[in-house]
Formats: sequence, structure tokens, C-alpha cells
Amino acid sequence: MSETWWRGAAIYQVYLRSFADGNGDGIGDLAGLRARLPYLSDLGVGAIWLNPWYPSPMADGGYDVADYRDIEPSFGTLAEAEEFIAEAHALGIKTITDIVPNHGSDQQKWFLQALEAGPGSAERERFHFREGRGESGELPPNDWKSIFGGPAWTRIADGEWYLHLFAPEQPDFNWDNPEVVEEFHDVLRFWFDRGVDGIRIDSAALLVKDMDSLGGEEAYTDLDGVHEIYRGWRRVAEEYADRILIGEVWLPDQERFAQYLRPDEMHTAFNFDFLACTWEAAALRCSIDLTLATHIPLGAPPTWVLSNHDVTRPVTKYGRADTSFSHADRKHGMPSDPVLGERRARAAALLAMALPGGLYVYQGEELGLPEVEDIADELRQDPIWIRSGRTDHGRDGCRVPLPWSGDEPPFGFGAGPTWLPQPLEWKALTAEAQAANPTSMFTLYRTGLHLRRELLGDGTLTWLSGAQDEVLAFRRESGLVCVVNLGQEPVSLPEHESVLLASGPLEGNLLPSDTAVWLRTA
Ligand code: TEU
Ligand code: CA
Repeated sequence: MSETWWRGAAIYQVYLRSFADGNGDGIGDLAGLRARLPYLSDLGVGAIWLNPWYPSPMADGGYDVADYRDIEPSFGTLAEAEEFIAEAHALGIKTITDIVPNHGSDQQKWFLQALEAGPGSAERERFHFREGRGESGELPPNDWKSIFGGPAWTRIADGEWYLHLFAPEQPDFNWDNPEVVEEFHDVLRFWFDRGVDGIRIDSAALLVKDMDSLGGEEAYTDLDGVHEIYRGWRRVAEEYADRILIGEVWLPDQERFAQYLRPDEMHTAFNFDFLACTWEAAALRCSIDLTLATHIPLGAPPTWVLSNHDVTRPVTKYGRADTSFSHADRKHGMPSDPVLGERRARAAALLAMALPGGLYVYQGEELGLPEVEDIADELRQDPIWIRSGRTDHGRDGCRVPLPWSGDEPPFGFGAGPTWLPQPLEWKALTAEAQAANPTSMFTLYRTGLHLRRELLGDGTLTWLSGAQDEVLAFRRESGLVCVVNLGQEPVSLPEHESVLLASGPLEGNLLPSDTAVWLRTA
């Protein structure tokens, strides 16, 4: 078993805009993050992944990158980013930056040059420009739909159309063009040279397009050509010591997913199957088994993700009658029982932390923040809201600035009003309030992450025989046994030496419903 840091790391996801504000403008920034590094060190994380921190018009929260080699001014400066990397390293925390290769911003230099240079130019060849259909080109080149809603094509003044799988402000690069390939190799080197330990690759399966295909996701999802791109990226990563590539690969087919993890491609990828899984023992067991079966033969460590900046917060999701997640139906407004949701989210956290491989924790997950569903419509920022014709409420509800301390907004986030308003009820959920409470979600995560470092991480698991259908029970190499009761009735604990950690109170030797426990065994 390899000892490299990333194989078993707990990676904390920082959505910078909403983490902590250092200069009081209501927007999180690098100064705020640097001031809170001791919090992350104390929490026990091994690495920090930051969502895009580059100059951006923020048409999609920074996933519309205007310059891949600089820092968004409202977040800070390149010098501050370098200081952040050094300070994290001094605390033993690795850093991971987010690269967006599928598309840039419409304000990015290359796109502005392409508009200027006109049809047929080499500048336009860096993107997907086409003439329209119809008598005067008034119809888009094909019927592809944007993932955010509406057509995937926008027409410009000279009559040509350009492709954007996401918002119109995010034109797609043409990955058949060697200039694009070279440019991103250079961007990777730029950040590796500045000391980042890993790269999270945004929308990694979407880069290659089959323009002759009539449409539907199969025209741009997981085409074979993407693998050659990541082989090139791996060669760049190998020029440096101990740097990794992490793919954002949403694919329903685990066999196809696993191809990205071949030894000459990415090191790891996010396991969204587990994130989307319902709170049911059989479904979770099946997802865990499938994940292990696809990763272990490749020698790649699995990853476990309960949330991120694109999905419904776990306490809200698990409090609903339907506990599944899908981008197509976010279940906005579906009633959620907060007590049940928190109980299950606590149990899910101990489950995810005990599984072999890497773990991702999205900021606020450790505080048990719920999805904020009552943001006023006019304050919503996610392009999905407008582009879906105000039918899909989008992702703002999991991106509300963190509550740090105090009794009222901005709860220590900064000095003034936050870019999205915080609910008044978050007074009980501040990091300060929770740190002092031994039964809080924060204390559970903190204790769990520290134990995990010592006893868990990379490796494999053995299911315990004889557990009831509604119970997940497995042993790790260190002898730690994790038991999760997803049934209605309490169940007896297996033989053990001591209880290391439980997600809720035990009833003597019984594990109550929707509760998880870590046991030390011989
Ligand atoms: O997401 C890629 C993606 O396709 C989905 O996660 C997407 O957010 C969802 O389908 C919308 O319903 C990545 C980023 O994580 C996301 O924040 C960006 O908006 C997107 O890429 C575009 O860069
Ligand atoms: Ca700020």
C-alpha cells in the first residue's frame, strides 16, 4: 500500500467567496482564509481544495475564468496566494487548485481576440465557432442544450455562433486545437511552480465534442479522446514530485468512470455515486461495493463525497422523504425534518470517514449547515436560476457565507452584509458555539477526522458477517469496526473493546436507528 498523502487524505473544500471575509466587503477572500488556517488545522484536514480563485466576472461563481495565471482582485493577489500556499504547508496542509479546461470566460483574452479576428481566423479555431443553419444562419448550428438551460449556442454580431455547454459567458475551448492543449500544460506548470500539490479538473469528461452528433449528452460526454488529454496532463504532473490530478467526472457508468483512473491518467476522481445514493442500507452497500470493485484493481484510492458547492446540503437532503440527489431535480422546497436530517448526516459522516480512501468535506458540512431555501429570488446569483426560466432554484442555497461567531449576521464572517444573506437561526450553528459543545456536529467531525488520521484512511474493508440487512458493519485494517444502523429498530453492537466515537447516544449495548458507531476491537 502506498503511503502518499493523497491516498487517504481528508480534503476540505473552500468556496472562497463564502468562507471568511478579511476586508469587510461581504465577500470571502484569501486574507479571511489565511486568518482561519488554524481552524482548519485544528479540524484535522490534510489538504485544502479551493474553487476557482482566478480573475472572473463571476457569471458562474468563478467557473468563468478570465485569466488562468492570476488571482481575482476581490479575493486578493497572486503574492497572497503564494503566502497562503506556504502557510498551509507550514501547518502540514496540502493545497489543491481548481482548473477549468472545458471553457473560459467571455472576457478571457483569447475569446476577445477571437471576436476581433473574425470568421475563419486562427483565433476562432481555439473555440467552437460555426455558421448557423436556416436561410440566413438564424438557427443554431445544432440543437445541443446548455447544461444550465437554454441553447448551447449564442450568436455574435458578425453572424457566427459559438458553443457553450454552460452559460453564454463560458465559451467552450476547442480541444482538437494543439494550441489549447499547450496552453493548459503551461497553466498546470504555472501553478505547480507556485507549489500547489494538486489540481481539481472541472467538468473533466466534457472536453471533446462530436459536432456531427445530433445532440443529447452523448455528443460531448466522455468521448474517447478525453483520455489522451489527461495522459498529457499526467506527464506534466510527473515533471514534479508528488503532485496529483483529481477529476470531476460525473458518469453513471462506473466502468467508464474507472478509465479516468488508469495509471497514466488521473490519480483520483470524485465519487458522485455515493453522494447521490439514498439513505438506505442496501443502496449504500451496493454503492460502496461497486466503488471498491472499480478502484481496487486499478490501484486507485476511492473517494467519498457527501456534499460540495453544486449539491443540496446533507442535513436537508437526509431529512426528506426522498433522500436521493440529482441535478435534474434538486427537490427545492420538499419538506425536510431537521432533527432526522441532522441525525442521519451525523451517521453518514462517520460512515464516509471510516471508508477506505480519500474523503472530501465541503465547508459548512462540519457545522451541519442546512440548505438555505428561502433566499429572495432577486438575490439569487446562480445562472441556473435565470437560464432555467426560474424553475430550477440552483445552487445558491449551499453557498451562503459561513457563520463563525456571535449572535447575529454576519456572524463573524466579516464586517458588513454578506453577498448572500445568512439565516438568523445560524446563531446556534456558528463555529464558536459548536466548538464549545461536545455533542455538536463540529466536535463530531473534529474528533472523527483526528481518529481517522490515526486509524483509517487508505486501504480496504471487510464486511462483518451476520449483520442485519438494514445495518452496515465493516472492519478496517487497524481493527476499527464501523456499524451504521439504517433500520427503524435498535440493534445490538458486535463484540468490542471500547466505543471510540458515536454519532448519537447509544442505549446501553444497543445502536439506535440512524446512528453510527466506531468500535475498537481486538
Ligand atoms: O460542474 C459540472 C457539472 O456539470 C455539474 O456539477 C453542474 O454544476 C450541474 O450539472 C448543474 O446542475 C462544475 C462545477 O462544479 C460547477 O460549479 C460549475 O458551474 C460547472 O462545472 C461549470 O464550470
Ligand atoms: Ca472580502
